[in-house]
Amino acid sequence: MPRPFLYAACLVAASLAIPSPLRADIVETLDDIPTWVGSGSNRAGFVIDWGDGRAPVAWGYRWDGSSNAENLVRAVDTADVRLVGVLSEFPGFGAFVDSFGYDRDGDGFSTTDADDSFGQSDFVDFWEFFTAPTSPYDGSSAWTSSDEGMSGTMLADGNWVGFRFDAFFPGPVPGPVPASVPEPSVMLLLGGTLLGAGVVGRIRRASRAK
Ligand SMILES: [Ca+2]
Repeated sequence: MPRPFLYAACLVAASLAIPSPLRADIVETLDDIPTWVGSGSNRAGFVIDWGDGRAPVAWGYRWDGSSNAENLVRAVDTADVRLVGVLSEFPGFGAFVDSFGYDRDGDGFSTTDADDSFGQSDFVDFWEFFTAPTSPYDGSSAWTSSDEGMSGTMLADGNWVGFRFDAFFPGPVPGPVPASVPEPSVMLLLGGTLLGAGVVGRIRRASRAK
């Protein structure tokens, strides 16, 4: 191969080998989740989307034997000091979410800290519960609004569960999640969760087409 063509071929090969920075920054599978709670051979993904224009947050949950989504939520809430969940029991239904707060700036959670996220169920806004049999972020399944509630949702290996805070039912599904602490550019990109999902989908299809 003539040297200029060889050089061009090497450049193309190198550019294909470099993973897209955006793709690497977005959680697509359980393996992309940085924060894990519990132990065991089964794994589930958990996403909370406050619907406040800030990036949703994901956790992984491990267990053995049988477990349900309420156990997952309580385990993550107990293990991660940044997450402050308040759950109530509704007779005949089980646990539901009064509020989720999240300390985004590392100085402790407060409902009056403008840097933190907080959603309190009331007569207008509420926490809608979603489930997915496999990752809703890798094209293999999709979020479905659940009638069961978290106490009645038994977990199977590979399941995902999520909450999204807003005033609509059925409302928007939990949006895409940064795989690590979000950089400002990622936060900007995720400003609209639907826009973010579209971008991720297009990039994934483009990358698979290669
Ligand atoms: Ca804070």
